[in-house]
Amino acid sequence: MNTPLDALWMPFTANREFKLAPRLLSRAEGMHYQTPQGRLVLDGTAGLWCVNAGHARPRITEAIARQAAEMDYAPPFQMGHPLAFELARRLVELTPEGLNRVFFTNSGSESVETALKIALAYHRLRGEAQRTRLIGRERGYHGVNFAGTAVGGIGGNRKLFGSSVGGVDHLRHTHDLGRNAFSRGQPEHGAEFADDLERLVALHDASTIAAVIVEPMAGSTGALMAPKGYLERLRALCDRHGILLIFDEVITGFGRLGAPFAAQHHGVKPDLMTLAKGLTNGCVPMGAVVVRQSIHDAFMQGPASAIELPHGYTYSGHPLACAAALATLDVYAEEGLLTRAARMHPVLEAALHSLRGLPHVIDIRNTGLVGAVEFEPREGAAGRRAFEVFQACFEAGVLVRATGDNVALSPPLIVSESQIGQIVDTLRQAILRLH
Ligand code: PXG
Repeated sequence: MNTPLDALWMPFTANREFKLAPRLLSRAEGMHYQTPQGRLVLDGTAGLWCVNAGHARPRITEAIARQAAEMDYAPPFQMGHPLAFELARRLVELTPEGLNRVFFTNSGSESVETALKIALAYHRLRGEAQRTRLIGRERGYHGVNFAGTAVGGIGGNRKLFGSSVGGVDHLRHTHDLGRNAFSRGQPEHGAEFADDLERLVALHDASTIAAVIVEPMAGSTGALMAPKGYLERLRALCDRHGILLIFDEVITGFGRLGAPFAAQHHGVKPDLMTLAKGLTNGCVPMGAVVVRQSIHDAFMQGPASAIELPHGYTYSGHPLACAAALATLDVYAEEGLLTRAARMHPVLEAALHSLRGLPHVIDIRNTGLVGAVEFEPREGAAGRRAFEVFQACFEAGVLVRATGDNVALSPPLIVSESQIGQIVDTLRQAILRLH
């Protein structure tokens, strides 16, 4: 028999379990969601790491409505509209110096595909067409399109689909509970995990490697901070071997760690960065790839009538997305949100680490406005403890995110001290009920 929920095949969801006991959200404002029954749910995850300025900000929603009435759509190929150029200009005021050319997409996944294609084409244009290998990292997440799936390092996301993108390898991940459990901010140990790139260089030869893509902080697999010195070392090794370094800042971009981008937070500059999520405060789908000018300039050769990069989307730089992003950047600037996570870091840190010692808790970690609690897997039921905590928190009016045996927190950057207290108290009660 069909139920009213059957027609929708939900993404990354246990469809059958969900449809037996649906969790629905139907309104949102500021720090809160509302269920269809009118129950308030405090948003501890900024939607899905994207609603950095909080929900339904009038400045943003009004900008979208105005733009929809003024011009709904304009073709982005061989045509343009003013807002896309303005947004690119505004964005490069925020990005690290030298990363000042912007290509628009509609999601993080598309940003990843775009960045990887630019990396391959760049080497080819410079006479190094043999550089085709792409290096990701275990426990990395780079979206769900083909190349992003391939460089991703979550087995469960890959095995159903075979390996249709060849020439991919992975660095080992940096999560080292033996040495780094209960770290505050960046873990002390593990800079040497970056040397794993030397192993891959020895195996494949540097001349075959186009790019390394990593998240400066691995978000999806449970908020794994880069160990101190790790990103610096990876940068140096990429330089030594002529390999492009891509930071996937889909989650870390737009203030999550306490600076506009993780590149600035860590003082390490990638060659390309992928963005999405917080770019429009989650209101309209949009992503972007920001590249070093010299990479862009390598394409600007030959006759000016030639299309330099045969790549793009019908909705690249969509007017509604541009309007949303420009208004979002205004809100971020006016409220100092892109650096607020640095000020809130100690508040979240103190609150979250107060959960240390609770049953089943084997790690707590935090940086900026990101935190995670990791549970000992229940025998024969890995991931269930985190899922049960997520469910209990939702019932108690707080949205957190379960991933593997971790619960991750990433509240909107407007979160107050008392709301952090509410999130952590709710977590505590949920953890105390675990078996
Ligand atoms: N790169 C990174 C680093 C991401 O976190 C993507 C790419 C893909 O973005 P799109 O917009 O195509 O979904 C992401 C997405 C989680 C979670 O539970 C995180 C994401 C998506 C779904 C769940 O942490 N990030």
